[in-house]
Amino acid sequence: MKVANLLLDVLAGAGVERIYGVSGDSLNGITDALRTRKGMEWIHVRHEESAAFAAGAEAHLNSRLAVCAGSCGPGNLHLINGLYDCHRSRVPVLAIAAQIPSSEIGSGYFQETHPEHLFAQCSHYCELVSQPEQMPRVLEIAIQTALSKRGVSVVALPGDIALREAVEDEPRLRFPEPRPDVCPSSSEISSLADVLNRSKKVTILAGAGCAGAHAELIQLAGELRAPIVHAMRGKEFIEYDNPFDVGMTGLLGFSSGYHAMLNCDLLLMIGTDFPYQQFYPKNAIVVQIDIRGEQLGRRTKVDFGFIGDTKTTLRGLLPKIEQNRDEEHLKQSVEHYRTARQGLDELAQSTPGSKIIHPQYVARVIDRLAAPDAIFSCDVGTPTVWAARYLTMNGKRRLLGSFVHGSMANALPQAIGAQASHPTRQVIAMCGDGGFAMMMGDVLTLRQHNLPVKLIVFKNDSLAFVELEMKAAGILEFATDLRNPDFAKIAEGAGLLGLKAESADAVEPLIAEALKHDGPALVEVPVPRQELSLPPSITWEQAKGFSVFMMKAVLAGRGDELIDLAKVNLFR
Ligand SMILES: Cc1cc2nc3c(=O)[nH]c(=O)nc-3n(C[C@H](O)[C@H](O)[C@H](O)COP(=O)(O)OP(=O)(O)OC[C@H]3O[C@@H](n4cnc5c(N)ncnc54)[C@H](O)[C@@H]3O)c2cc1C
Ligand SMILES: Cc1ncc(C[n+]2csc(CCOP(=O)(O)OP(=O)(O)O)c2C)c(N)n1
Ligand SMILES: [Mg+2]
Repeated sequence: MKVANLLLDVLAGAGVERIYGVSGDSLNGITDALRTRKGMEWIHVRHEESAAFAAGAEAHLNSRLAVCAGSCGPGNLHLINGLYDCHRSRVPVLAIAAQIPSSEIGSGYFQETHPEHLFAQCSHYCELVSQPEQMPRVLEIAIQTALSKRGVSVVALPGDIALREAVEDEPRLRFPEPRPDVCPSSSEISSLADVLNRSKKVTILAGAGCAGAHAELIQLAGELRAPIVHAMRGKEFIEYDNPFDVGMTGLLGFSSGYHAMLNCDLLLMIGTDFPYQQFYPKNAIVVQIDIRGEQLGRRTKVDFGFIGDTKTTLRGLLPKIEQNRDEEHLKQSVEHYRTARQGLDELAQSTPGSKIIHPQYVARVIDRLAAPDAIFSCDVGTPTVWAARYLTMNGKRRLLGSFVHGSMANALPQAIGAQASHPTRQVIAMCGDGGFAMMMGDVLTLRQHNLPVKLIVFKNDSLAFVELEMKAAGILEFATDLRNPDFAKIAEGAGLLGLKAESADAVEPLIAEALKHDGPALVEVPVPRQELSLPPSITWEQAKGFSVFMMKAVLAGRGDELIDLAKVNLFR
């Protein structure tokens, strides 16, 4: 048995069913071993960055190890941005970084790089296998580390070592899914209950660490009469069937989420790493529960911090919680949410016969027509705003994004990973025109592997999110223009169904047609460039920024653009 075969045996033992990558000489041992193997597929993407994003999407959806691979030097270097995303999103991904022939390392050989250094910052574990005796142990440590610390592990493997005879002949570990119950001690639970029972105006800020604890979270909010604000990565786990939901906070959030956080006496953070300090209350008591001790106090001052898994901790806590009889804070927050939601819903309406297609309307149509268990991905840029505000989660639907690393062009490659690992689910990518074009080559992967992904391209001919940031900072937008191609025709040329909505009335039938189509499809939707997604609270700096922008725009003789801005946002 060769080292490459042993490597695949170990991966199979860890439940791996596919490897995303681009082949190359140094990977020949592995791809050749895969060629004849049953039960494991090679997903041939067109850029290794897509391979890493795709593996990250699979790992996020399944909470299991996913694998990507790149050939030596440039091949695996292309993985790096996607791996950063996986690592920062804490999803278990193994990257196989093929290396130049072992005898050449250190000579400045063709394509030589040092993956152990390159990937050190975006992995928990990153080691070179320099002799067959290290296998399978190094690979197993890598997998175990990715699973238990959650994040990326990298194994650098020279092509010649992969082709050598293995010394061991079978895997040593079985990799059961780690499911420890992590709970604060009973005295800590008692003091947590005491501090919560003493407060009458509690707001919960809940995040992705609440996955799998929906019932406990809702019960706790009911007892505490506490509105629940969610952070973006918690949306898919928290928003649905939730009478205490008051929306998201942050620049893309709802005013109700923002105010519920600011108006409380006690903020209870559960499983969240919501990063923006300025949105935390200044005077409230802050209590934080997180499975990772190092997360406590990272974003705001914390008065009481507890290390524990959400479900286990809340189960221990609930019997000690007394029913809060004071409803006022909850009632106000929920009412505020209702009006904020109504305001956002009004923005998502379209006038029959209108030439202007509002992106909010497009998002709403996607939401309405998508399957009850659809998997969505959204590009960084304004598609993240529309996804956050207009996609309805229900406990079965899933939402992927590059929420922590914030990389553009994530939606298409994440959709590839979602569809490859979930062939029977509907997968919809909400793409920016900038983001889509950035990784456009991988639209070819959809045909190559018959992945029926549906792409909706929000074509605003600009890097609109950056323009918004420039306006808020009081500078004139520059370097944000996009001279776009005909995306629908490009899609057709690549073997997809390519559609283009020319008016608001065409949006719904075309999206419906794409969703029904038995294969990959792209719908290009022209949307206005200046569609502001105003923050829930505009700070003085930002307000000043906007007016400075207007002054500069007038001085620069760009009044036409200001009128445009008004037309789109004020007089609709
Ligand atoms: C363009 C753009 C704009 C954005 N704007 C916003 C915005 O306005 N508002 C917003 O909310 N986000 C926004 N985001 C996303 C933001 O950057 C963060 O990624 C997000 O807020 C983090 O969500 P989270 O706290 O749910 O998840 P994470 O950052 O993943 O945090 C989860 C936490 O839960 C802990 N945890 C994991 N498992 C458990 C467990 N079992 N038990 C207990 N704890 C656990 C983890 O240790 C971690 O601390 C934006 C992103 C982009 C790209
Ligand atoms: C790889 C990368 N480059 C640049 C940025 C900075 N950036 C953030 S959003 C954005 C614009 C995205 O444009 P587009 O995909 O067209 O979406 P829009 O906001 O226009 O809807 C840019 C350039 C980034 N986040 N990632
Ligand atoms: Mg754009």
